[in-house]
Amino acid sequence: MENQVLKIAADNYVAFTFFIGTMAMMAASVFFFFELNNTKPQWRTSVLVSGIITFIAAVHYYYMRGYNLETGDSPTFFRYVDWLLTVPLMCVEFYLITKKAGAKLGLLWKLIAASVFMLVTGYIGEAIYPNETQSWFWGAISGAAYFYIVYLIWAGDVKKLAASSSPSVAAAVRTLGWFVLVGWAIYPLGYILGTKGGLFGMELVTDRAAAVAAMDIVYNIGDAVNKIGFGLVIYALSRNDD
Ligand SMILES: *C/C=C(C)/C=C/C=C(C)/C=C/C1=C(C)CCCC1(C)C
Repeated sequence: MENQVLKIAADNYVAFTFFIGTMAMMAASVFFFFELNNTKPQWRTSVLVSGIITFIAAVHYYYMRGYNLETGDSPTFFRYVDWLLTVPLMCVEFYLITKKAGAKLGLLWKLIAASVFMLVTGYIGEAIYPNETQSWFWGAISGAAYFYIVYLIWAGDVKKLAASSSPSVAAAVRTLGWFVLVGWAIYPLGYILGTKGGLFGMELVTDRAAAVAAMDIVYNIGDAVNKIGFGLVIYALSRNDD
C-alpha cells in the first residue's frame, strides 16, 4: 500500500483557505479571550460570546481542513454543525447588546428559533434532497426564516430597542445588521448555485467540482469576515460604550 503524505498543493486554494481560516479563527479567539480581563464587566458576556463563536469555528475549520484534504470533498455536514452552533450565538449578541434598552427573553428565543429553523431546513435541502426539485422548497422556507431575522434587526424588535439605546449601541446594531444582510447573503447564493435547475442553472455550471470548490473558497473567506468582523464590532462597542 502506498504511504501517502497529505500536504496542501500550492494550487489547492480550497485546502489553503481552510488552513488560513483555522489560523484566523484561532487567533481571533485568543484575542477575544485575553481581552476579557480589560473589558468592563457589563460587556464581558458579549465579548466572551464573540470568542466562543470564533473558537467553535476554529475547531470545525481544523477538522474540515483535514476532511477536505483527505477526501477532496466539501465538508457540508460539518459546515452545518458549525453554523448550527455559531449562527444562533451571533443572533444572541443582538439580544445581549440591546438588553440594557430592555430586550426581553422572548426576543432571544425568536432569534434562536428562526436561526435554527433556517439552518435545519437548509440542511435538509442541501444534504438530503440536493438534486431534487424539493430542495427549492426547503431553500425557500429557510430563506423565509433568514428574512425574518433580517426583519427583526432592520425593522422589528431589535431596531426598536436600538432606537432607545445609546448611540454606540445603535451604531453597532446597524453595522451588525449589514453583516447579516450582505455578509450572510453569500450562503443562500451558494445554495442557489448548487441547486438543481437553480438560478444559475446546473446546465450553466458545466464543471460541478470547480463550482463546489469555488463555493468552499467563498464560504471560507466569508466566514472569516462574518465571524471575526462581527466579533470585532462587539469588541469595539465594548470599548466605546459605558
Ligand atoms: C458563520 C456562519 C454564518 C454567519 C452562516 C450563515 C448561514 C446562513 C445565513 C445560511 C442561510 C441559508 C439560507 C438563507 C437559504 C438556503 C440555505 C442556507 C442554510 C444556506
